[in-house]
Amino acid sequence: MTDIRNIVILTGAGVSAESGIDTFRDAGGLWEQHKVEDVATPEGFARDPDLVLRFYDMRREAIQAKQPNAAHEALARLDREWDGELLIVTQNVDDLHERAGAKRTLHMHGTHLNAWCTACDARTRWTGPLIDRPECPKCGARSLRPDVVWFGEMPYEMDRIYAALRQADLFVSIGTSGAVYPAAGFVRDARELRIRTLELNLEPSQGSRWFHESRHGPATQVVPQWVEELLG
Ligand code: BJW
Repeated sequence: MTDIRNIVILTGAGVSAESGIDTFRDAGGLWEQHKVEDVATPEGFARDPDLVLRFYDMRREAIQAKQPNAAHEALARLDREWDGELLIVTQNVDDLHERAGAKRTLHMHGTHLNAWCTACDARTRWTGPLIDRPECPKCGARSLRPDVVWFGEMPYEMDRIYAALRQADLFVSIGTSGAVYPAAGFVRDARELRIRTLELNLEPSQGSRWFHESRHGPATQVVPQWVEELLG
């Protein structure tokens, strides 16, 4: 891979699984315990805001007790040591990439640790619960919601992601099922741009056939191995 200079990495729930954060679609995952249309759509929130706020309050509290694993650490090392362009686009709403030390990250599905005020549009770092309808620190309205992207909403910073893809020589997808668009379509976008593509996942994902190369195994093994190879 000596001709690789610019890299876009897409991460999903599988990268945080070994830190003890539930994935969505695996056995025992979040969507087995909750109906996706109830907790991850604007319509579900309008129908039963208490249910949705409790669901996110519980997860916001839980992630703060979790620690980055060897996969997050390896990607943070790559971020530190890679001279070319690098963008870690994560679908994850946890902050484990950043806590491992990665700087060049983008949270396309938002973050648990922000509250978004639907009255004034301000985003505020938020570590506590939202169930009691606290006031927005900017405008005082009691209109805060989790700053995460639900089905039917537009993921964040799509222009920046596509700009990075257009400059990339390598697209790597880590720990994601390839079930949710537009992220699931990045591999095909990359192929159209003639970018080399690599998948690192526990098992073949829904999009495996689109990748030039797939390596299967736990993220804490396959990601450090790949980073070591790349940095050599
Ligand atoms: C391991 C591991 C280990 C486990 N090591 N690996 C019909 C066709 C096409 C699209 C649509 C359609 N109908 C509707 C749509 C669009 C819709 C969509 O994709 N729906 C699908 C269900 C088909 N998408 C949207 O609505 C998005 N918005 C949108 O499209 O706007 C329009 C637009 C158009 C064009 C350009 C731009 C925009 C919004 C999607 C929002 C998703 N939100 C969620 C919730 C976030 C908040 C929260 O956390 O609660 O995001 S849903 C959930 O899924 C979450 C995740 O980020 C996302 C992806 O999940 P992920 O990360 O892949 O997790 P899993 O569990 O699915 O997979 C884990 C993987 O890890 C597995 O493969 C395991 O094997 C692996 N693994 N352990 C390595 N140790």
